[in-house]
Amino acid sequence: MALNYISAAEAASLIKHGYNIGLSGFTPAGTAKAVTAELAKIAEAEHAKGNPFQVGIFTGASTGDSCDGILSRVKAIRYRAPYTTNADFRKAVNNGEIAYNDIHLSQMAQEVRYGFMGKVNVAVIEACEVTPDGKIYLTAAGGIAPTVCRLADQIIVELNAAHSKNAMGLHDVYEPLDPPYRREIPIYKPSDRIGLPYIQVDPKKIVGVVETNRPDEARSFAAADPLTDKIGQNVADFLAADMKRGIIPSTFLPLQSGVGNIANAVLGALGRDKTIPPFEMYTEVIQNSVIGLIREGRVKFGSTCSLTVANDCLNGIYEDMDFFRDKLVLRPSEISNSPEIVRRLGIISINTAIEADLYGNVNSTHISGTKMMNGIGGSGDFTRNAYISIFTCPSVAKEGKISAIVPMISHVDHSEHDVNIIITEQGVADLRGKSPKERAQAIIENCAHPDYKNILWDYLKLTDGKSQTPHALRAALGMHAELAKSGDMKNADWGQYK
Ligand code: 0RQ
Repeated sequence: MALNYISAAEAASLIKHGYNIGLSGFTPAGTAKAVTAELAKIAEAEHAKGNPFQVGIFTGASTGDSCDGILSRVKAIRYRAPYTTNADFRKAVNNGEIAYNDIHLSQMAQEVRYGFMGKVNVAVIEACEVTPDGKIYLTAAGGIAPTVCRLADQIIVELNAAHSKNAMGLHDVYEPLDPPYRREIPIYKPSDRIGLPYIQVDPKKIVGVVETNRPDEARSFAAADPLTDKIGQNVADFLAADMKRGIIPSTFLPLQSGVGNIANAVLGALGRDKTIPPFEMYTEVIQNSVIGLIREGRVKFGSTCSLTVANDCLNGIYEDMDFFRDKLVLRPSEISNSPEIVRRLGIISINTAIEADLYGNVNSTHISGTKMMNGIGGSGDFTRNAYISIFTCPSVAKEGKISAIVPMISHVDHSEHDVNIIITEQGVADLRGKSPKERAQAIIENCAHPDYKNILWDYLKLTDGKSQTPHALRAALGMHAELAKSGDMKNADWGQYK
């Protein structure tokens, strides 16, 4: 069957008001870009005529501006899941304009399959190659593409020349069966391949192929700074010490690390620390620093859902595919983030907190308890199942007016039962094997900023100091209340609660 080449505008016109669209990609890597940009024009025109036009968006993780940015600015998104990083999308969510469902990334594909979010009408999939017999070769990410391709009535392929055809073979496409037929996912080491290098679809479902040439919209990294470098060094020193003590085997264990500047700096520091042997990654995103470490032989293998790297770095990988082919694999998010595999392989997880409390509960998603930041991403998938779960963050935000260590977090993503280690630029709180009261001592002593230590010690004096988890409930969110009142948590006055 011959492929039907159409324009992005023609493809977008196949998407109707009320549809749910399933997108390829995971972070801006591998996300369809041309059709969503044209869809925004249709939405704008319909809105100008007084007609409703909104869609639901199902995807792997965040997307780029061509999707979440453009579509939220023209108010064309009714519903969306999961993680996102776009500032305009965030504004719209916190303005009550979008129903945003922030679920664990490993669960996205299966929840779509289980029917929790409604039907997938159209899948829009970025590819580096598509064949007339229905083989779709993905680009820089796995995401939920296999699932939305199978479930959608229609598939639009964005054949993007900005991704080299050398990407063919990077992917290991595997979709588990649903209960009661599901079996174990047979991955026993990060480099195991269990599926196909392409998604096989019924070619009749491919209603159009849109030829594009658009680079990924990955965010650039801030230059390393002393703060992120110090956090990175603290992580590296902690892991090296745990290995010396025999808690981590001398062969080391595979690492997962989240996105952002801190994650990039952590990996950089781990790479430099030669007391840590060359290691493997079993992770959801691979950023620039890891590609450098693979080239240097410090990272032996990277299993990931996406290559969330700057475009020059991505092109470098494509050009050097002979070198990278046996050192990288890209997987769908329900495999890269599978709790079963994380537990089996003994992954060391490293994710980012917005705030942590005295007992080890972590908020990764909400500012002051109510405003969505980005979402939980894969942090919960890994944290809950890790061999050692680590959270990093700077000890203060907003020029020191906000402490990341607070008596009680304003929103819970990761509970005290799952969080092993908290690391700031101040130091490391090892919560393993500790009771809540012992954890509070370790966290204040090692992680809180000096400006906030006494404030936190004084908070504890308001409690009975004896209960399993001592709190003074009226004061527990007092630092947040003070931030709302005066703009500076340092002004917290515990006197009013005595
Ligand atoms: O604000 O943007 O105005 O400067 O939050 O913080 O320190 O630049 O760090 O970019 O790594 O983001 C947790 C959001 C951190 C991110 C989060 C403000 C701060 C700044 C950003 P500005 P930084 P990052 C990976 C796995 C999800 C969990 C995870 C994230 C902005 O890492 O989304 O790791 N994580 N998932 O000033 C008010 C506080 C604050 C605060 C920071 N306590 N109160 N503002 N900020 N702490 C994702 C995937 O799975 C794909």
